[in-house]
Amino acid sequence: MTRTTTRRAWAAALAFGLITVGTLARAQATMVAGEVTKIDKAGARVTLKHGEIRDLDMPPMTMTFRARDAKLLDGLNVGDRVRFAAERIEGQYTLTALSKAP
Ligand SMILES: [Cu+2]
Repeated sequence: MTRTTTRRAWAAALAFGLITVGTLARAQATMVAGEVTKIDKAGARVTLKHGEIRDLDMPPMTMTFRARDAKLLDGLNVGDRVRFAAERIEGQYTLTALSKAP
């Protein structure tokens, strides 16, 4: 390996590392705590009592979200405590990630 190649490899590794860390930090920051109050599997919708969502400038409330993928609602039951991420997509509050709270 030449010196230049080595330097390039390091630069690539560093850039990749920074992107990974940035993505993780962002993913963590956007996860919000919620509790399932209603599930509409057929309509891919779920109603959550959620905490503050800073990214959406939204105070705590109970509201219905569209699930980006109905699979996100698999195995979910009313009363489950969850962590989720939501975005405004095409004017609709959309659930982009969801996992049961530990
Ligand atoms: Cu809300």
